[in-house]
Amino acid sequence: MKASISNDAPVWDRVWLGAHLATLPVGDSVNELGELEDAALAIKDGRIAWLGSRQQLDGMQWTARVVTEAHGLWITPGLVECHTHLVYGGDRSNEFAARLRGATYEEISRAGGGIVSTMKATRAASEDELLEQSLPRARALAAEGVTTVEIKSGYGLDLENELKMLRVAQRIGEVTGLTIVKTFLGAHALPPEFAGRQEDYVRHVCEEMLPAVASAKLADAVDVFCERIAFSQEQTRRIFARAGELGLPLRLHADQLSDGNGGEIAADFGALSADHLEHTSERSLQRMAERGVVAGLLPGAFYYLRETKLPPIEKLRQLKIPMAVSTDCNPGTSPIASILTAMNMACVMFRLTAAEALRGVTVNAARALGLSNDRGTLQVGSRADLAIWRLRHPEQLCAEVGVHRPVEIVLAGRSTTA
Ligand code: DI6
Ligand code: FE
Repeated sequence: MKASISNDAPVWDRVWLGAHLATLPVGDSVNELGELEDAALAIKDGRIAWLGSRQQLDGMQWTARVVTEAHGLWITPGLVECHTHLVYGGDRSNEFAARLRGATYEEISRAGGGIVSTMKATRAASEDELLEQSLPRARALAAEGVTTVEIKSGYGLDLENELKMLRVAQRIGEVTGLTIVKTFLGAHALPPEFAGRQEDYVRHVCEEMLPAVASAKLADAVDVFCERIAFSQEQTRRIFARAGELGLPLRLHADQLSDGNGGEIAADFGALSADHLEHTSERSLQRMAERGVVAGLLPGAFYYLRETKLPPIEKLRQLKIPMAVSTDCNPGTSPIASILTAMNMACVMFRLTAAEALRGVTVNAARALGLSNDRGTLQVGSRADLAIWRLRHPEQLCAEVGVHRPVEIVLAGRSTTA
């Protein structure tokens, strides 16, 4: 019977007609945006229900509660920011001034500034104050089309304050509707009360903090700052082993200021990503390639520290290691809450192609968060997190700084005003 055809026709919540899509397909074709011009995209129940050419859709029967003529707007996946420390108290503009006078990050950090000074301001803030101070940074990212944000702890450095930071991260998600991925970074720096007792602190992280954070279900992953001025390779391995026992995925601050075999450690433990990588050895990169560890590139920290050693981009390409791009938004080495700026920096300073930078903040960033197939790509079944832009081509997002904002942002199918 004819009527049964229309009964089977899909009923969508919303459909866009005449849009251009950058689908950012999953896979290792590094220069692929997955462009689909004059296309249509439909969503239902917070997920992508259909996408294809407009012509194809014209031959189908369907209905939708809302039909939007897109007139050539571009739809990309909502952007994924996979490495931030955006929950913190205070600011470090004074250190910025000291660095302009010639002090190095390591000198400032050894003299009691750096992470420990942010720790003091973070501990002093109440949960509500910390939320109030951190929200503008999350909102700045959201205004640029970011729909998923990773946020690390690591400025509390005791159980109570690390939990406070993670609760603030969670509340940012509740207040903004963004998806927040929470990472426990208790091993970020040595808190002053453990001065001269680094081993005791590592034991405390493993035996007290990690189990408590895991049982409070406040962390989706665990990170360690593996560096001369932070935690040793051996300590990093111990913390990773404990986190693994607790079933928590891993990521690592690896080889930022010196080669500490960070890439290799991340690979040995099957970490989701190893981030920074300026000083990573070829052997570490080989291991990362074997284990499928994502390389997290953080050009904001490179820029802010006036780093001169570039991460090994050509080698990452050769080894087909997926590259993610992120702001590293933090008060000391990258006070930058603009993912579009980070994309431009990745292109200009690291010489990524625009397509690599775009994949770096979508499909590859989602993979770095363990969210492949659900975020960072336009495909049927993925969550309907969308950024909609008035552009001639998405490459403009990398090429032109401070110009573009999405005209509409969709979070799990719900439209928000950009
Ligand atoms: N690497 C960094 O660049 C930041 N943390 C880290 O592990 C620095 C954080 C800060 O200086 O506050
Ligand atoms: Fe970082």
